[in-house]
Amino acid sequence: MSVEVERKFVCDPEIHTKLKDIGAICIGQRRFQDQYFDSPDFDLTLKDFWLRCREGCWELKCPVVPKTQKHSSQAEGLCSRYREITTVPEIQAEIAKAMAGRLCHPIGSCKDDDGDDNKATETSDVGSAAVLCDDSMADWLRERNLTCFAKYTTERCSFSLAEDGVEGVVRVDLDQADFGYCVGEIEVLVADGGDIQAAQQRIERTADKLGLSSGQRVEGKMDVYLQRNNPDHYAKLLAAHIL
Ligand code: V4E
Repeated sequence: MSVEVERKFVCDPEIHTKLKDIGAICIGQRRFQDQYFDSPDFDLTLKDFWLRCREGCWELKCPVVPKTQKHSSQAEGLCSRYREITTVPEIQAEIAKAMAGRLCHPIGSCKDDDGDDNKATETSDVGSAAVLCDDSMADWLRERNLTCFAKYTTERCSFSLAEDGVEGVVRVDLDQADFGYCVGEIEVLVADGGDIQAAQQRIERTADKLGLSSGQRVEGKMDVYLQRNNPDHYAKLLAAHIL
């Protein structure tokens, strides 16, 4: 398991030149579709858990520290840190823990511990779980009332940067989502037990080299997707200080 430390930034038209100037190497371009899953009451995302299927591969991002914890610097506040889980049994175990106490039924109603029924949201095109998953995962999702709440495709251009002479320590991705939003991210992967603060410093140094301002938090693809497609879900995540 690894921790992904990343900072998003606004892409300006000069970004390719700037990346070249600081020695970044283009390592490829790819296009992928993501489907994100949650319960009708947003049990996962309101805990900052992000379950997705990217081109058939499952991934769960879990918070490393609660959102309420204070950051020691402004630059640190701009970096997000998530544990990445990529094996299905581990994902299922982590979600079972996160949803403990929720008794979900596949028939469309989801009961609280106190037995109150909560109406499931209507399933639409995004509501289908079966498109990218194998049957056993589709059954597992259905049993927990987890449906797809966001589906979008990203065209990604990736760059690698050397730090202290070691290539590939820092990665920069330039993403263009199919709903018309572009965002960049500087990313460092930290192995289990590794130094997260050092990763944040590497990201800060890269941001400085690219001349990025250390101002406001930049919206990710999910922020913009939900604002446009599911404002109710977005408002709940904002109110809970998840986004
Ligand atoms: C963690 C999270 C989400 C899941 C994926 O987010 P992101 O890293 O933005 O997507 P992407 O496509 O770049 O994935 P990658 O290829 O890097 O794995 S969606 C919303 N969040 C929460 C979140 C947050 N609170 N703050 C920031 C800056 N980012 C994400």
